[in-house]
Amino acid sequence: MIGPDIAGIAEKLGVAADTATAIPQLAAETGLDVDTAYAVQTALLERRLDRGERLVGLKMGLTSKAKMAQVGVDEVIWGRLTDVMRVPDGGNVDVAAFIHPRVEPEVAFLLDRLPEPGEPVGAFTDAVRAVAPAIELIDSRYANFTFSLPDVIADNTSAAAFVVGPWSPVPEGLDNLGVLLEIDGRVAQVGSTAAILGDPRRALDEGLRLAGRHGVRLREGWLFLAGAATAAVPLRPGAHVRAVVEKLGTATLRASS
Ligand code: OOG
Ligand code: MG
Repeated sequence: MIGPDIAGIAEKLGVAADTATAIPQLAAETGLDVDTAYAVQTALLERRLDRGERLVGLKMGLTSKAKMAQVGVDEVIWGRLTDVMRVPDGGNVDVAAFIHPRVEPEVAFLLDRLPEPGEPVGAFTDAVRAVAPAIELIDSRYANFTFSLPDVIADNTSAAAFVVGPWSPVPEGLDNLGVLLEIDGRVAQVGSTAAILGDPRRALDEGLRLAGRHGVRLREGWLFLAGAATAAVPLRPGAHVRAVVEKLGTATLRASS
């Protein structure tokens, strides 16, 4: 049997992102499963690297119940972050560059020394140099922001842009910090870092395990987004977005109108 056309599917998803044009879901029709969907994601990454982008880290997705419920997929997933997706803290994005952008509050890790494949993570503070509040801008390339598990994996887990706030040393406890998402000074979502797999430190274990299954090793100096603590909120033109994480501070993003 001939398998799915990995390169052709990656090209469709890449063009959808480049032109901010939604496409129909394609996993069912093309027979993508989780493994072939990660192969599409890798081909999409290579398409970005071929045009000069740099891989700067990984992101986790669907590490909280709020997120799983919002999109109707209940498996933890991971995707790739490149330098071009990074927006400076306080910077602007043009909403017209996206299909139906949403923002969500995240916690970012700056990775330090990581275990060899198969070894336990050991002390979190050996593996993570610093932590920061972050905002992820997600933009599913599928119509109506609706997808199956292999669809969203193939689409690089809806990754589109991200902002990392100021770095702090890893605090004593990371497992129960209040999280707010504010839009134009109003609280849009409230949560806690406990929503991220019970403790966002677990997101790193999952990242190592799940990416390792596909032969991807996390690297010193990479960024790592642990996954949103709350549901995501549509990003409207002109909006001023703040993610506030207790003890860590604030990351800010503006949407130009
Ligand atoms: C999938 C990506 C999920 C998160 O933080 O949970 C994600 C999506 O919701 O479109 O980035
Ligand atoms: Mg996210």
